[in-house]
Amino acid sequence: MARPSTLPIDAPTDEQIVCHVDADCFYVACERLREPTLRGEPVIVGMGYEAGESHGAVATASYEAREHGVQSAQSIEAALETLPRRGDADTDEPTAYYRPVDMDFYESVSDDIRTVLEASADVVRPVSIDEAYLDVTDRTDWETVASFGAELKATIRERAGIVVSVGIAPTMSAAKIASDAQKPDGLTLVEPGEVRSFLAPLDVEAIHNVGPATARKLRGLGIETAADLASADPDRLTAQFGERGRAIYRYARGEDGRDVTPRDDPKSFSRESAFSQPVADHDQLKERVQTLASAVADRAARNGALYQTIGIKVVEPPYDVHTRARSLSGPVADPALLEDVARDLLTEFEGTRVRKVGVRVSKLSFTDREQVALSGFDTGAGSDDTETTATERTPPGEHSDGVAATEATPADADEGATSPEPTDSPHLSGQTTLSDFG
Ligand code: DCP
Ligand code: MG
Repeated sequence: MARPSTLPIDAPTDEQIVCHVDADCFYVACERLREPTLRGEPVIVGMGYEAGESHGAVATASYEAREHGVQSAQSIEAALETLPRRGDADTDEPTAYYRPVDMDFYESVSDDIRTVLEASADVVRPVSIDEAYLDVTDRTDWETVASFGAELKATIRERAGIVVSVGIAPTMSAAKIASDAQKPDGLTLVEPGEVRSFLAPLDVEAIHNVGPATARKLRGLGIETAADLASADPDRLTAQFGERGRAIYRYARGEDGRDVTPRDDPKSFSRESAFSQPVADHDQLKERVQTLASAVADRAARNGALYQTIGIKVVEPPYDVHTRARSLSGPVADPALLEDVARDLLTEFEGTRVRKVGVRVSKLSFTDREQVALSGFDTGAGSDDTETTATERTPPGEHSDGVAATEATPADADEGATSPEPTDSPHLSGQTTLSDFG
C-alpha cells in the first residue's frame, strides 16, 4: 500500500485503479482453442496467407516461434526460411505450423473476453481486438488489487480460454507498459508513488505521445530515457516541441491524468473524489459534492452540453455503490441548480460513512453556448422530479451509461497514437480528485 504519506488525512486520494489487459499471441491463442494440438508448438498466423503457400505477412507468432526470431509484420517467406512448415522439412530442423487469419473467429473470441471485462469493471475502453483499459477503482483497492488481477486473468482463461497479461497502475500509461512487462501470462502491479521510478529506465519512446520522430529529436538533445525526459527543462521542451513538449515531460514524470473512458460519444459527464479515510461528517461530504458539481457544470459548459438528469454516487466502504438521480422537466445548463440538486440528493446519506462521492449529469443534449444563454430554459425544473434510486453493489455492465467526455488530442500520425486520448488532466496536486464515474 503506497498512498503518498504527505497527504493530509482528509485529502482525497487521486488514484484511479487502471487495468490494461492484453492477450498473449492472440491470433495463435485463438487457433489453439479450436486446434489444441498446436499448444506448446511454434505457430505462425499469416495475413494474406493461404495453406501451403508462401505469400502474406506474419500477423503474429507464438512465443515458441518468436524464440527463433519470427515476428509480426515479417514476410511469410522470411518466416518459412527460419521455421519451415511442419511436414515439409527434414526432421531435425525446427519447424512451425502455419495458419491463415480467420477474423470472424478471432472477433468471436474477443467478444467472450469483452464479456468478462464488462462484468469486472465500471468502465471498459477497448483499444484493439485483444486489448482494453479497465477502470476498476470501485471494484478493488490497492491492498487487494493483486488478487483482483489474478482473478480477472483466471476468469478470462476459464470463460474465453485465453491467456492475457495484465498491468495495473494508477495511470493508463503505466498500466499499458506494465501489461507488457512480464508477457506472457504476466501480472504487473505499479503502485501509486511508484509510477515515476517504474518509467525511469525506459526508452523515451515508451512514453505516451512520444513517437519515433519525437524520440529521434529527443535523443539528439541527449534525452534517451524517461528519467532524462522527466528531469529535462520543461521550458526548453516547450520551446522545441510546443505544447507537446510539456505534455511528454509530464507523462515521463508519471503525471497522466487521463481517465479511462469508453470510446462512444459522451452520454454523461461525471467527476468523483475519494477520501483517504471514510468520512461521516455530512458538511464535509456536502462541500465535496458541491465542488464536484461545480466541476461537472464547468465540464458540461466547456462541451456545450445541456443536461436533464443529475445524479450522485456514494460509495460506502468497502465497495457498496449507491446511486441517486433526479430528472428535470427539460434540459438545462445551470451550475447553481446542479449543485442544489446534488446536495439535496446527498441528504439521504446523512450519517453514512463514505469513502467516495461522485456527481454526474446525463441525458445530455448538445448545442452551442450562445443558444443556451438565449434559450431561457425554465431552470426551476425540479418540479416534476422523477427520482430513480438504486442501491447495489455495482452490477456487471452498469458502466454502460457512464460515459465520460473525452477531449481528443489532434491526431498526430507521427506519434502513432492508437486512439484519440483525452487531454483533460485534472492533476490538482492534493486537491479534489476529478475522475469520472460510470
Ligand atoms: N496483429 C497483426 N499485425 C501486426 C500486429 C498484430 O495482425 N503487425 C494482430 C495479431 C495479434 C493481434 O493483432 O495476435 C494482437 O496484437 P498484439 O500486438 O497484442 O500481439 P499478440 O497478441 O499477438 O502478442 P503479444 O503477446 O505480444 O501481445
Ligand atoms: Mg496481445
